[in-house]
Amino acid sequence: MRVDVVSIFPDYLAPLGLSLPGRARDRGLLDVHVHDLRDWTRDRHRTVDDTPYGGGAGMVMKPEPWGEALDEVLPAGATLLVPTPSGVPLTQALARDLATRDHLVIACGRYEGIDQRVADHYGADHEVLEVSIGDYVLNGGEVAALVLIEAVARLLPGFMGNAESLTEESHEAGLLEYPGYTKPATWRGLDVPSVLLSGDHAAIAAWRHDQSVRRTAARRPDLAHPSRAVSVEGLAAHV
Ligand code: 6GU
Repeated sequence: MRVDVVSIFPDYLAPLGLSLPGRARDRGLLDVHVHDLRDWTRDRHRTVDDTPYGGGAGMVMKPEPWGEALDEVLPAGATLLVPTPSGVPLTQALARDLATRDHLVIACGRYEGIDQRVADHYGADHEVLEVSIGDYVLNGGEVAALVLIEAVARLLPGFMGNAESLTEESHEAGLLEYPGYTKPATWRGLDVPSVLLSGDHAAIAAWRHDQSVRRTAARRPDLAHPSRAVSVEGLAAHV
């Protein structure tokens, strides 16, 4: 998979050379390129934003630099991702879907976002997804781009050694993962649940499933209603 990231703060993307995405790159699974949006400005001040039509607070990113950049960086067949708190939620299902793509281009906006015509224009002949990583507000899309890339990179075919470690973890079964324990069997007066020491694999599996269900009900009751989630197929209609 190739990933191109366009940002006015390319230094924010430096962690892409480290750890998990770096491992995917070392294995030849991931090829990441970071670009500075200002390289596609034409004025002396390298302007990327302006005041919003209709008034209001903050600045909106101008469409022209994005058009110049994406005409060059977004080829036919590539998927354009635009991180924004008003996007569709990033879920494990969406990460899995994105992991099947050959080429992702991530357009990181700052301020109050990118002029909507950029997504609308490229949406005519590309798949364009405006994606949110959660219900809180960040200053820009760069950290969200790191999250997206890490969530996708670890799902690339050939990345993980142990396929089970993927399918058993949180969100892969619509449930949160059960708690984990390792040696020693007693630590500061706290014992590992005895079933895990029993050697009874069916009882262990049943206990773990029960823990997952309880955790999910307590921490994420919304996950008990997956029918409310936006389907990947339905996303195109939102652009
Ligand atoms: Cl993708 N971008 C920004 N700026 N804030 C966010 C977000 C994205 N997801 C949640 N908050």
